[in-house]
Parts: sequence; C-alpha cells; structure tokens
Amino acid sequence: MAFTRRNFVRAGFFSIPAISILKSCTEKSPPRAAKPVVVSTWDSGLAVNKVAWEIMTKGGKAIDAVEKGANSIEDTINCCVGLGGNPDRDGIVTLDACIMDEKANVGSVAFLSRIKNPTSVARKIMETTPHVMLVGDGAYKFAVENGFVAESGELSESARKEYDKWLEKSEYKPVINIEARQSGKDTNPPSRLSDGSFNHDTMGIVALDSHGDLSGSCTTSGMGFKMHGRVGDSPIIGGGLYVDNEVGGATSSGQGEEVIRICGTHLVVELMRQGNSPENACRLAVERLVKINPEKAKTFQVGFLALSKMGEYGAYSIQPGFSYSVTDASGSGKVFQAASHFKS
Ligand code: SD4
Repeated sequence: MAFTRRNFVRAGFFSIPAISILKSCTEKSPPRAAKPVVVSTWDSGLAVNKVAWEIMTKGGKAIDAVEKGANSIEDTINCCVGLGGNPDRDGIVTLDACIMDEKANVGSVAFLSRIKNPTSVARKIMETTPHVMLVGDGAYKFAVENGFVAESGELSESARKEYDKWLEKSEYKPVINIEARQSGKDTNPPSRLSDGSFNHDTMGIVALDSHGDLSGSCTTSGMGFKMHGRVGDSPIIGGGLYVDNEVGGATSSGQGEEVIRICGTHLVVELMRQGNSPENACRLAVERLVKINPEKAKTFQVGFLALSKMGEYGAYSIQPGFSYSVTDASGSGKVFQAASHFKS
C-alpha cells in the first residue's frame, strides 16, 4: 500500500488509540506499585489491604484477597460498612456488595439484611448460580440455605444512638464527605468517632496478584437513613466496581446515585483502555459528572480509585477529602489524598 495521506488517515493514525498514545506520552508517569498490590478506598482501607496483601504475598489469588479483605471490615461491628453501619429510615441495616474476577465473572447482592458477609454471598452467587444478582428476601434465603448465619438484626450500640438522633428530625441529608471534616482522623482499624458519627460506609478494593490477575470487590451498608429498599452503586457492576483483566479495575465511594448515572467505574476502566493513567481516567469521569450539573456537583461527593494491569494507581474526587490506601510488594501500606475537582 502506497503511503499516501489518505492511507495514513485510513490506517487510523488519527483514531482514538493514536490520540491516546500521544496523550499518555505527555502525561507525567503515574505512580506504579510492584505486584502483588492492593488498593482500597479511604484510610480504613489500610487494615483491609493488610488482610488482602497477606493472601497474595503467599501466592494467593486476587479474588480471594478482595473477598477476605472485604470480610475483614464487614466483621468490624463498631464500623460503618457491614451490619454495624447506620440503618435506613425504618431502622433496618441493609447491605449491598459485589465482586468481580479476572475472567469477568461477577456476583452481586443488594438490599440484604441480617447477613454479616455480603461480599461472600455475592461470590457464592457468582460461583454457584446461573445469575449475577440477588436482592432482598431472595438473597437472604439463598444466603441462609448456603450456610451463612442469620444474625439478630439488632442495631449496633453506636448505630442505635445515631438512629435515635436522626429520628429527632428525620431529614435525609447525606453529609458531604464527612471524612474530609475529620481530616486525617479516619481511624485504622475503622471505627466510629467518639460522637458516634460515621458516614463513610463503603469499602472498594481492587487487587493485582503475583500471577498478574486483577479482581475487585465493593461492600457497603449504603447511605445512612436511605429509603427502605434503596440500592446504591456499590453492588452494581460498572457502578461501584469494574474490572477488566486486560486493562485494570476501578471502584468508587460517595453518592451512589451519581456514580450510577455515568456507569462510573466502567467509564474509568474504558478511559484507561484509551491510554489514560488511572488518575486521569478518574478525573475525566469526575469531570463528566460535574458537567452534567455543575451546581448540584457542589453538593455531593464521589471519589473514584483505579489500578491498572501494570500496577499504576490513582484516584480523583469531586470534593477534597477522598483518601485511599495502597499496599504493594514491599508490604508497607500508604494512605494518599486524592486530588479533587473542587479545592475546598
Ligand atoms: C452508596 N456509594 O450506597 C455508597 C455510599 C458510600 O461512603 O460510598 N459511602 O451510595
């Protein structure tokens, strides 16, 4: 084929991948961790990472690491993510979770009450049923039939206090990014503040194991004082979590309704596929949300966190205060503050 201008264009030199290559050449190199590496949302992810990393450093698989990491925080009753989390408006704690492995196998559970480890229920659905997602009573029945213990459903002491306080006004006003207000006081291992507050109720995890495979999980008690039956982004594949073993994985925290609007984590992974670094991909997804409604964007928090197949990681959020934890082959974990669209 003669190398004419027309052929040059037809061959795709100005197509998206070409643009992406140019873009990635001009970006400064993203931080890169040596595998095995695990990233997770918030400062409290550090304790979660430790559990996940110990599995992977013994040659274990990322899918086991992200499940057990999630379980470790779901089991922390004085916390915010599992059954110790804040209840909905009817005083019932309902959990959402999902999991995704390197072969794009997915499992998800939503609006599940009285079961401690929704991430493991999601994995069971993934591995033993023809379905992806079970919700509510059906999910509960499935869990019990599969040996998960039904808990009493009683609120933890701290959640009870928070709920009683909430009942005084019964207003649904998610606190923007309460973690930012705590500035650096996020606890590790996670627990409520001395005043009982904790609006930070989601743990998203993405791991790259020593075999080079990626998996992820996302688990939450959802937004405190939500409507009964409300499901957020966390159990939605492409919402709270997405993994593509050729490209990378992403997870999110914040106002789930907004993440769902743009299929947030799927978008982040697709942006990485086009050549963007993890942080840039997260930033572009955030900018898309802001563009939809710049005024409304001032009123909520969304943070994205991503890990590439190469071990590069990065995050970006709408409001300042979104932190994330990274633990790599050195075994030492670090907490980072994500850059944000609004600066204060
Ligand atoms: C939700 N995304 O249910 C979750 C809430 C969250 O820190 O991330 N809180 O919408």
